[in-house]
Amino acid sequence: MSGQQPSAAGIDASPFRFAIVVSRFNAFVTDRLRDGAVAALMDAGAAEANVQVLAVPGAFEIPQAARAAAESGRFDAVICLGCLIRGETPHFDYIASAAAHGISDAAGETGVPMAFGVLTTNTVEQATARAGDGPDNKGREAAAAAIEMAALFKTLSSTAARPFGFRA
Ligand code: INI
Repeated sequence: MSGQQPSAAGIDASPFRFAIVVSRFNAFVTDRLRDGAVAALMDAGAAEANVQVLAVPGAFEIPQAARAAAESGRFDAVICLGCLIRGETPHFDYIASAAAHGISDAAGETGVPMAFGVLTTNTVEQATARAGDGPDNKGREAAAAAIEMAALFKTLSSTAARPFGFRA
């Protein structure tokens, strides 16, 4: 289709700078999400010096750190990684909602793309299944989304002076 963007698989990530905001809570999962994200960025050609990992205590803190990273002007996209495993209390729902809305709001208000790689699962098994080696790792998927969005925003900024018409 004319004008369609290439998928993240074909995009060179070398021009872009990425922040990875990752929570330490459930680190046995989030460490693997972080590793998947870093691997995806490296596979796409990102320079190690252009990838900064920022650790936060839990998923609740992700939006504030992601917003600060975006506002620093130092990143083309922010990759948000965390893991919530449903327990017996409503805590899970409050934190999951705060993280999702907070990240979404921060992306919209800063104009810096943010990828959502925060797992919300019922069990430990479901969480580890989404953080394994290989293409189903949700950190890897979030990094691919961030690359694609960084490239899209670069295209938009370079065509911003031409509001009318279609471009390939
Ligand atoms: N943080 C998580 O990232 N995952 C969880 O499953 C979780 N649970 O279950 O409580 C969690 N809580 C901590 C929270 O994100 C904050 O760090 C804490 O409330 C301090 O603000």
